[in-house]
Amino acid sequence: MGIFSFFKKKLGTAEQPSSETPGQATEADSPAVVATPDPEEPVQHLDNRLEKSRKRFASGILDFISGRRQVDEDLLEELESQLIMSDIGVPTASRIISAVRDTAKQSNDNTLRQQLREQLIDILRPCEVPLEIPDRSKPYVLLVVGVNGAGKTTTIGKIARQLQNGGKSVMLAAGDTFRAAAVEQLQTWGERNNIPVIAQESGADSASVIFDGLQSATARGIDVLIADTAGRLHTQSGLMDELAKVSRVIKKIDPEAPHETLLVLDGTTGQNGLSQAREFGDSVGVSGLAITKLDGTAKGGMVFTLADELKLPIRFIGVGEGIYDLRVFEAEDFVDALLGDTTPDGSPIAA
Ligand SMILES: Nc1nc2c(ncn2[C@@H]2O[C@H](COP(=O)(O)OP(=O)(O)O)[C@@H](O)[C@H]2O)c(=O)[nH]1
Ligand SMILES: [Mg+2]
Repeated sequence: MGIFSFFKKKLGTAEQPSSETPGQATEADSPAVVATPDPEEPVQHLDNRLEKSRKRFASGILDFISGRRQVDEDLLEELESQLIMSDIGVPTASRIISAVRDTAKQSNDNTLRQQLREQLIDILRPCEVPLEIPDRSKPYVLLVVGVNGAGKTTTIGKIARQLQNGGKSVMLAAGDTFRAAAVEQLQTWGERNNIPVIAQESGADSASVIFDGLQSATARGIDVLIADTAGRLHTQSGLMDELAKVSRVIKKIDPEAPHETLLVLDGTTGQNGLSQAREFGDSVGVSGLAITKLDGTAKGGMVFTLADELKLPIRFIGVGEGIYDLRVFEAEDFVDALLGDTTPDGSPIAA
């Protein structure tokens, strides 16, 4: 939770530029700023947010293990099916079971549960790589991609607000020019939060809007430019071409931009997210994931598949529609929220 409490102060927004001398190391320049909720905002415990997935895990997996004194091959096979039914894909479930098989046979239900917990954490741990905004890239360009409805614009709003709380100035570029409503959604959001939004009329060239955004952000000394993009054009290849063009065009200003291409995936789509991730990865390159809507789904198990198959950093998880319902992804927290940190009879699990 260190990152969450890292910055307590609300510093200048883009509309009220701070007077700090550029290049001087200040608290606000720390590269560790990732996402800082408002300190006054009550943060709901993650297990409440992941309740649906937790119920699936608890009733499917934990109830099933509970009370088994003998761990044998039949039980492991059945456990594998339970994992698959919790939206953990077949290859990932098989890997988990192979990993616990050798030691599991000497165990009882409680140790099996602990081994399972460790395996689940091991799968996620390599993906626990938070987004860091280094001082040197000004502005740091965060390009947000994903299919329509995945939660791009909402996630952008949440990230922007949390970065602002962490002392970073933020600008948004309304690169989803395909739908008029998308531009308005971003503009309204920006006005409410005092964050400048660069937009053109709908139907404009997305690459040109984002190019403008980058020029403007550079001129104004903004720390982070977040670019929204369309999720659907007339054809899928049209979309991928457009995103490739966005990348090409902004590289004319900064060859290192975009510094992050964040793919937003709808967590309620289960295994389908994997094919989306592969398609975006192949076409535009993806450097991090945000998995949204995990509050409304029992399919939280998909996070393990994504982690295991893609090995990409999971930067954030979306656990609600509110501005603070975006969490930095933490492997252990996530697993414990799904498993619950007590045994079915309510006693704490031995470490
Ligand atoms: N429950 C829930 N809803 C979300 C979350 N993230 C986004 N949404 C909702 O998903 C819908 C589509 O989001 P939007 O940001 O417009 O998607 P976009 O088309 O990818 O830009 C909106 O109704 C959002 O409020 C989340 O983490 N939890
Ligand atoms: Mg949108």
